Order: sequence, then C-alpha cells, then structure tokens
Amino acid sequence: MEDFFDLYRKDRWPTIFCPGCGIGTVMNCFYRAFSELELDQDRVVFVSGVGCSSRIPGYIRADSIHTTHGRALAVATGINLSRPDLKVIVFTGDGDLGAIGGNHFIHASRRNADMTVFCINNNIYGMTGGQASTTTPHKAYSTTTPYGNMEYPFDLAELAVTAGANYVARWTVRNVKELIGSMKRGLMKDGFSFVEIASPCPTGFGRRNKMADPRQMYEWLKIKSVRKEKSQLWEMDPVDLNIRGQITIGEFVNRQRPSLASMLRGMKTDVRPGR
Ligand SMILES: Cc1ncc(C[n+]2csc(CCOP(=O)(O)OP(=O)(O)O)c2C)c(N)n1
Ligand code: SF4
Repeated sequence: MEDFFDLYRKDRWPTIFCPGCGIGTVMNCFYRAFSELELDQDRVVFVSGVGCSSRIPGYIRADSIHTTHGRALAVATGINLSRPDLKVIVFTGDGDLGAIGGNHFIHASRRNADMTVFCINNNIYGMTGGQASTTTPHKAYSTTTPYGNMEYPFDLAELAVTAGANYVARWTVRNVKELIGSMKRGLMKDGFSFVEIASPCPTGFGRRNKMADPRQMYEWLKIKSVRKEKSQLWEMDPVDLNIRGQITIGEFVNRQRPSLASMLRGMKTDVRPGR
C-alpha cells in the first residue's frame, strides 16, 4: 500500500454515521492496523451484514460484499473455503452477529473458520431506530423495552472463547492503542479471530438512557469497563456480572487450534468411507 490514506474511499465521504458515533473511531483504528501490517488491499475481501456497523467496508477501497442481515459469517466461510489465498475480514454489529446471525457466530468460532471478525457492540439496533438487541444491558431502555430490559445480555467475547475461537479480545473505543494491537494480532491469526469493540450509539441507545450527549456515553464506557486482570470474571456469578453491566476488556484467548481450511487441506479426499 502506498500510503495510509490509500485505504479510504474518499469519494463516499461524508459517512452516514451520526455525530458522536463510535464507528468512525473503529474504522480509523482498523486503517491504522491494516496499514501498519502492510497488508495488500488486493489480497483481502471484506464481508458485512446489515446495520450501521456493517457499512464500514463501503468506505474501504478494496473488494467487499454486503450480504443480508445476519449472514456475513456464512458468506465469509464460503469465500474462505473457495479462495483460501484471500484474507477474509468481517465487520458486523451486535444485532447482526449476536441475534439474527447468532448461530453462524457460534459455529464459525467452533470450526475456526479462517477470518477476522470485528464486531461493534453498541448495545442496540442502531440503524433501525434503537430496538433492544442481545447485548442491551439489563434494565436499559430502548424502543422495544420502554419499561426497561427485563432480559440479560449475551457476552459475545465469552461466547467466542467457549465455542473455540483461536483469538478473542474486547476493548472499548476509548482504548485505541490496545484496540489497534488486537486488530493486528487478530488479522495475523490463523483460524477464527474475534475482536469486540464496545462503542457508543448516542442516537439509538444514549438518548433513551440519559446519555444523549456523546461525552456521557464515553464516560459511561469508562466507568463500566474493567480490565480482565482486575475483573475476577470467572469467579463472578454471570447474573451478578450482567446486573452490574460490567464491560470486561482485554485479550481473552490467543491459541492455535487447527483452522477449518487447514483441516480440509490435510484431508485425504481420495479415500471415501466404506471403500
Ligand atoms: C432479515 C432482516 N431482518 C431485519 C432487518 C432490519 N435490520 C436492518 S439493520 C438491523 C439491526 C442492525 O443492528 P446491529 O447489527 O447491531 O448494527 P448497528 O446498526 O447497531 O450498528 C435490522 C434489524 C433486515 N435488514 N433484514
Ligand atoms: S444510529 Fe447509532 S450506530 Fe448508527 S450511525 Fe447513528 S450513532 Fe452510529
């Protein structure tokens, strides 16, 4: 890549993102990670579902496919298996990945499908006007939880660890240095790498939860986030953890289980069972 700005599709500016939205920060951290690794724009393919977070590939000068809502990982797995020479990078949201695409998420993690997934978790369906998602905190308000959310949220990073992903980390948009580092490690990892980014949606989430000013949302992320080393995550009752609305940040796993593509490469395709 000639220079950092080569990656931006300036012809598409301004972006659709609202003032104070965290998606722009994620996008900039990604540009930084990608260019510092000196990756080749012509050897990657970007995949996304539907949502504000899923719009990121539209602002990157490289090949991309904007799939249907929730199906990004299914399409990404197909691309990986048919073109293992390409690096597959997915941008998704908590709704796209954790709700309608939840099953694909579990199984792509379990299979260690070769791809890097960046999930922007803004605790809400931003694009469609602020409905509750699988990561909306307990008691939080949304258009579909006007009396407060009675459900408890999913922990997406923990789910990926448990399902078997090779690399899992979570940061907030405040932790830009750590985020860029994790993005780089994720991009260089074989198998399924997952980076969750807690990010503000002042329009869909903040306005209904007394944080209409984006600065209040950044302060909220600061108060809620606890480094993994200090969180005693594993000793805590998950219900207790969810009530506190804690965002545990850090790198949770970095291991080397065989990836889906490497397992298929090693398979003896000429020997069929029963022959
Ligand atoms: C099959 C289908 N169902 C519902 C929708 C409507 N829809 C579009 S985006 C979206 C939610 C996106 O939320 P999330 O993935 O969290 O992204 P955000 O906009 O918050 O970044 C929904 C429900 C759709 N496009 N397709
Ligand atoms: S609705 Fe929320 S997630 Fe979508 S652009 Fe606006 S602030 Fe960002």
